[in-house]
Amino acid sequence: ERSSNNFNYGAYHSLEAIYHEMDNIASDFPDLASRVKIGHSFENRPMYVLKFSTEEGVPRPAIWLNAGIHSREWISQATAIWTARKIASDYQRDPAITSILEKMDIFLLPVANPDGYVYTQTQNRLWRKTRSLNPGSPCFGADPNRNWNASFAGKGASDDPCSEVYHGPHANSEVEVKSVVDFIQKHGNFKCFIDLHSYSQLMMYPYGYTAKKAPDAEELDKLARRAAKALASVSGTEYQVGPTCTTVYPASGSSIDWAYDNGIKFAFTFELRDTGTYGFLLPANQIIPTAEETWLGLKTIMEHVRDN
Ligand code: ING
Ligand code: ZN
Repeated sequence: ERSSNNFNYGAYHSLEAIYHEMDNIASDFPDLASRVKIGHSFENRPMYVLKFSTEEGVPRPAIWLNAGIHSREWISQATAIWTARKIASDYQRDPAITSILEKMDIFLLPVANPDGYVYTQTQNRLWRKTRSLNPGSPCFGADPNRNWNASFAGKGASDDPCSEVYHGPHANSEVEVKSVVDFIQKHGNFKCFIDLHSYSQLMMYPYGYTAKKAPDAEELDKLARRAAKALASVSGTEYQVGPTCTTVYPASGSSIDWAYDNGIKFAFTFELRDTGTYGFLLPANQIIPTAEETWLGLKTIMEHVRDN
């Protein structure tokens, strides 16, 4: 029934292969999934999202699943493309995802930093940032998770272009960030934003830019704890839960703080496997186990969003 599916979900892939698989998912499930170009990177690579929608016409409230904003965190992009195939193949089989998709659309961006991803595969496996030029500096790129318009250039970001957490010259200076911001604002009805990173096994919610409690902290904490419990039920992987600022470190200009401050209440960052044994270099044989458990965490959150 489905077109030839050679994609090995238990391996890491090139950008081209991921983009091709997104296309295959769209052709395998034409009534559910489509590949949409939302912009391009600094080096002019396309930025593609998979849109999952069971109804043409009036846009529904929506969920944004973001991955690969930091290029070296390969388990993030790999989990995202697995999740895309899972959403498509479980629709009308799993009542949970079916009911979510009968009320909401899901947009999934598996490679939010395509230039960085290519660079990690060809030049420097541990590259984190974008690959934009910094005039007057020998160093490239800005941290795309310090570049959002949420207490931009505040705590936990650097104004040194050579820093791993360089915030960039101004908010949204990175075209990869701007493309997502423009898309979400134009759509206007996102209820949930989840950003997948690695590593450390954490589930976090706003804020990163301040240690002050977010107005919805209690609800977000309760929900994240339920999601972490569901995740752990698969193979015992334990996640810590809390607000970014006090759970890892202060960090301004992050995607989920921007989402939250712009009315997207259900804003979470997952830091996927592991806790440091392999770190960013998570072996490929952990991709499917990681994606399987993460899926239960994601579903727990999306079901709550559906009902609230
Ligand atoms: N960690 C995140 C980072 O961008 C984070 C932590 C999460 C900061 C959410 C701000 C908001 O530094 C990794 N591993 O990138
Ligand atoms: Zn990251």
